[in-house]
Amino acid sequence: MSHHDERTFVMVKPDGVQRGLIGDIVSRFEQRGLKLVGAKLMQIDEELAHDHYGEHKDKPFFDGLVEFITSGPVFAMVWEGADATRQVRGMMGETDPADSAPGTIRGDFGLDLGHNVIHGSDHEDEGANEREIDLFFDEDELVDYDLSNAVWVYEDAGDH
Ligand code: D4T
Repeated sequence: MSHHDERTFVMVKPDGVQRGLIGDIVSRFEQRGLKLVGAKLMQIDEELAHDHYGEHKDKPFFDGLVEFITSGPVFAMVWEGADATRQVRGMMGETDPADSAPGTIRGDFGLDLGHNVIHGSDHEDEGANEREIDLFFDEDELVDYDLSNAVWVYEDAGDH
C-alpha cells in the first residue's frame, strides 16, 4: 500500500440528500484529488443506525440522531487518498455547523447541529474507517482502479 491509499468512509446525511447537495459534496472531494472507490444511495434502518452510532447510545441526543439518520436516504461513499480521513474531516468543518468556517461543507451548507449535512469517519478514532466501511459496504462494492490524474495530484506518483 502506498501512502496515497488511505480509505475513509463519508456519508451525505438525509438533510444533504434532500437539499440537493450530493453533487456539490462529491465535486469538492474530486477536485481535492481524492479517488472515489465506492458510492451508493441507501436507506439506513434502525439496526444499522444503532450499529453506526453505538458510541452515542447513552447520550440525550441519541434517539433524535437515530430518527434523523433513518428519516430518508443517505449517500454513502468511500474516498481514497493521502491522509484522506483527516483531510475529509477538515473539509467537513466542525460537528456544529454554527462553529464551522466558511469554505467548509458544514460552514457553507448548515446552521444547526442536529442537521449537519455530512458524516466522515473520525481520524482520532483508530479503526473507525475500517469499521464503518465494513458496516456500509460489501467488499465487491469497492472498486480498485488507478486514477489517471494521480500523477498531477502527487509529486511522487510517477511520470507526467
Ligand atoms: P458525525 O459522526 O455525524 O460525523 O459527527 P461528528 O463525528 O462530527 O460528531 P459526533 O460523533 O460527536 O456526533 C454525532 C452526531 O450527533 C449529532 N449531535 C451531536 C447532536 O445531534 N447533538 C449533540 O449534542 C452532539 C454532540 C451531530 C453529529
